[in-house]
Amino acid sequence: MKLYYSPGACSLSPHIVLLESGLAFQAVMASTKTHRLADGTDYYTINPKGYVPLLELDSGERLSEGPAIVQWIADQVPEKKLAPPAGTMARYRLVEWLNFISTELHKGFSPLFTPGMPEEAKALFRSKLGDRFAHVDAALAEPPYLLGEDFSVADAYLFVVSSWAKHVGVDLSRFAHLARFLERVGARPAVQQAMRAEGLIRGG
Ligand SMILES: N[C@@H](CCC(=O)N[C@@H](CS)C(=O)NCC(=O)O)C(=O)O
Repeated sequence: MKLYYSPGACSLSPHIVLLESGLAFQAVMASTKTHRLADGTDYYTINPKGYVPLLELDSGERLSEGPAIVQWIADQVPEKKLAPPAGTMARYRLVEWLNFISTELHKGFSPLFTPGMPEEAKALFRSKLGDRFAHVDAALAEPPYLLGEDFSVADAYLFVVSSWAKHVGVDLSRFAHLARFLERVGARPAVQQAMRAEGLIRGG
């Protein structure tokens, strides 16, 4: 199995989840800047959408879209409890979070990374993200993870998108519950390993 990723991008979420799962995989870098692999292959020939993440199964079948990829991985290893069983209310809570993180947080950050975006527009996106993170912070006031006691694939995704805030001037310092959550998730061995593999941290 292969995961196509770009360092520090949203593909870090399935990278973490693959390491949490214990499944064998190869991480293949597909830079979001050049859209080329290290050997020069045009990434659009692999994923016509041009973006990461993309998971290539051993059968050769390819799956895109982060929320779909992380659920597929979780469902291969139900004993790891990375996602609640399909059909349960808890599973819909997971999908609810994945959709929120994807559409309200992840895509709220995207304009802040867009070259040429006017400062006035960026200020509006930062303010909207602040509102959305306030919702996340309140949800983490008591439970250690988004779904309660168990770490899930939604926590990996939230960790990754939250890590972008400091690079684009989104101030999360007022969210104490979120800060503790990020510390907790950031200390997980799989998270450390994925970040080291992507060159985001050193040592260990
Ligand atoms: N809807 C996609 C969005 C993925 C996405 O936004 N990927 C970004 C990195 S975080 C990317 O590869 N951007 C480069 C590009 O769009 O060409 C998903 O949820 O997987």
